[in-house]
Parts: sequence; C-alpha cells; structure tokens
Amino acid sequence: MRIQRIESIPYAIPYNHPLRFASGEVHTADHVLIRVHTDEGVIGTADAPPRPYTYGETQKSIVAIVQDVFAPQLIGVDIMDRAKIRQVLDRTIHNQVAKGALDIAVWDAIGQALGTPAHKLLGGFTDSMRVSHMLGFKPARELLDEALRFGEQYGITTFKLKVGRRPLALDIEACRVLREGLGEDVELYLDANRGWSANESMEVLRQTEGLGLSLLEEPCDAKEAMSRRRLVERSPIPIVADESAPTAGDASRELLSGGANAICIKTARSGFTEATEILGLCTGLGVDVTMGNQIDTQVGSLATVTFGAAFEATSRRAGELSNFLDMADDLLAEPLQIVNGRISVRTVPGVGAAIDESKLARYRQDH
Ligand code: MUC
Ligand code: MG
Repeated sequence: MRIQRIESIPYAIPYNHPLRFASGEVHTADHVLIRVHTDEGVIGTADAPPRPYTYGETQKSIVAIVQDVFAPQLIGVDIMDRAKIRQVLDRTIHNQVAKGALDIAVWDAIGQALGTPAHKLLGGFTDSMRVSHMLGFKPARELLDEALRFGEQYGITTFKLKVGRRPLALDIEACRVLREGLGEDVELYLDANRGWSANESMEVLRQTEGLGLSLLEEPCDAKEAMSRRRLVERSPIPIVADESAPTAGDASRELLSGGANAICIKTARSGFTEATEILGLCTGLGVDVTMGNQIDTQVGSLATVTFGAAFEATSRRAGELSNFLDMADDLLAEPLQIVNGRISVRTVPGVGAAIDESKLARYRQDH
C-alpha cells in the first residue's frame, strides 16, 4: 500500500480563552491538518500545531515543507516502510512538527491497513491515561478557581503551572495559593518555558521548598549549559527537558551533559517513531518521562493518549491532555471525553481521528 498524495490543510479555530506562557501565547489554533492518502483509499490523519516561538515553524512553513520537500520524496513509498519514511524526514533538519504529523498520519494509515488500533501496534499497555491540566499565566486566585473547576468538572487531580515570570514572587505566590487551595493530594508541577535563568530557577526552588512540587520543566535555556547542570545537580526535584529535547539526539545530549534528568515526550513534535526512540533511551537510562502538550487540539490530544497509553513508562504519570477544552470548536467528529480524570484511546483501527468534514470546510483557510 503506497502513499499516493499528501494533503496539508491550514485551518484556524479560535480559543475561548488564550493560553499565556513565558515563551508566547495562543489565541487561535492556526494549525495544519495532515492527510496521507494511499493508493488503496486508506487516509492517515494527524494535526500539526505550529509553534514559532518554540521550533520556528509557522502554518505556512509547515504547508511548504510538506508540499515542497517531503511529499515529492514520500509519494510512491510503501506505508509499511517506516524506516525509509524516517530516512526521508531525517534528511531535512528541524521542521519537527511537520515531521511529527507526517509520522503519526503514517502510523494511522498502517493501523487502518492492518485493522488494528495504533495504541496496540505501539505497545498496547493500557487503554486510557490520567489527565494533567496545564494552567497558563493568570492571577493566583483565578488559577485556583480554574484548577478547582477542572477538579470538580472532570476529576483532574494533576496540574502543570506555567511559570517563568519576573518578579519571581508572582509565580512563587501562585504556587503557594494553589497548594493551599488544592490540598496535599493534588500533584502540582512547573513549566517555565525558558523564562528564568538557571540561578533564578534555583531561587524559586528554594522559596517553594515544602510546597510538594513534583517537577520543574525547561526552567531556563538549555544553552546555559554550566549553570543548568548545576541546577540539575542541586535540585531536589527532576528537571525536565521539553523544547530542548524534541529528538532522541537532543534528549541524549541533554541527559548526558547533565542539562536535564527527566524528559517530556510530545508526539506533536516527535511523531510516534521518534517518541518511541526517546522513550527507549529514557527507559534504558532510568529517567522519568511525561507526556506533554504542544497546545494540542482534540486530534493532537488523541495522538498523545494513543502513544502515552501504549507503554508502561508513559502512562505512569498523568498526560497533558486537556487544553483543547479552551478551544471554541474542534475538527474531531467524535469529541474526546474526560471521565473521572481520564481520557481513553480509540478502539478502532489506526488512531481513530475521524474528521468532521463540515467543520473542516468551515475552518479551512485555503479556499
Ligand atoms: C509546554 O509544555 O511547553 C507551550 C509552548 C509549547 O511549544 O508547548 C507549550 C506547552
Ligand atoms: Mg513545556
């Protein structure tokens, strides 16, 4: 079964509430829907969320790299030949999100071709994940209200707080308010998106000691190699590499140079194939992983849970799977449901991201 055609459809869906964080903010999901068509009528689907402030990709650059560089080399390739597809993608540097979506769409097509759910093909460990909700920049009281509402409405008991603001007291206060308001049993961890220096991060850790924070993600730029290694050595909690570790090579560099001692895996920028390699690396080294959120739609979140539920190590912690709830709408025909704090994989062949065609017609931007 060969790849016959690849669609890259730009679309835009507004957010009800913007998500703000140290490296940027999102008001609209201006993403690209990737569809890999085969000569036997199977269509693999995935979502590509451009994050210019993280990887330098834009909606236009994703469409261009897919159509001008990847599609000409992938047309005619057998969808089962994943290593060949991987070699084509690897020949071009960067463009992580475009590559990730192509890879997931291929896995989706393979699952459909074999009549098997993708989470089973990947590993089949379990069929659902606990959900972690990501809280963007807001005044402390509003953060607590949001966390309490998500706890009550969806049964979510794990929260990732976006930090990295100055003065540091803003985020330290937010941590305190959340811990006092949510109680001891709720898991709370931080993501600074490189907003602080390594030394500022040390200061935050010192001032939040005793608040039971479980992880600190991308506290500073990984290029601050020496100070960051010092931070990792002295931190009482794991320092997670996120945007500094989109590939297995990057993850190795960060772990081996002491820039991190935990890794955030995101299918949106690593696909299933490279995410599997990153996971193998982490499992082999005895390093914790989290399943992260690239500010994903339901289509993207379904890919994350499909991968995360497939392995024991990725399903140990709650996955970041709920930020689609802030979007005004979505393309997924059958909406994702968070029940008792969990999201389930789909049991149909492939990933199961059937698209609502009338919504796609409404939100697509290429006509
Ligand atoms: C995260 O974990 O960093 C924010 C920017 C981005 O690229 O992903 C999000 C969430
Ligand atoms: Mg992050």
